[in-house]
Amino acid sequence: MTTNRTFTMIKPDAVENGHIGAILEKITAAGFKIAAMKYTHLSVRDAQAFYAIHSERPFFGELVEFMTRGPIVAAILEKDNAVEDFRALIGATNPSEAAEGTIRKLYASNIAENAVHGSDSDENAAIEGAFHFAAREVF
Ligand code: RTP
Ligand code: MG
Repeated sequence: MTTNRTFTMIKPDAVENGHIGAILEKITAAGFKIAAMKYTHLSVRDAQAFYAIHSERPFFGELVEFMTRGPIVAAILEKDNAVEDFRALIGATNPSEAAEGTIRKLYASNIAENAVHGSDSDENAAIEGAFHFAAREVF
């Protein structure tokens, strides 16, 4: 079953580089509606829990350090086929492999500092959204 929601974060690099507005414009222009949104700062414990699936990967320490070094924008987005369409909109993990016009091609620096997160399944979209938002914050 597919749901119509996904979860995203505008990561610290894109916030530092002043790309919040441009990225939100790309997201809404692509037809996504904002169901929930906040400007927040992950603690080390938050980032370790959020990315627990990567805890054995060699880049885990670097990933946690990066994701906690400054504020992020977290959001739940709504659109038909949200997870797949949003992954297409952001492009490949490594911006040098991302398609022209994708958010990572436009705004990411490298494979580690890649501007945005997008959930990779409906199940993870629901888990990740609930990680960041209480039910009363989702519209
Ligand atoms: P995300 O979960 O953030 O949407 O990214 P993704 O699915 O495209 O990539 P994933 O494999 O889930 O990796 C999660 C994040 O870890 C960082 N990373 N660094 N140094 C490296 O080789 C490396 N590989 C991945 C990136 O921030 C990536 O988005
Ligand atoms: Mg991922």
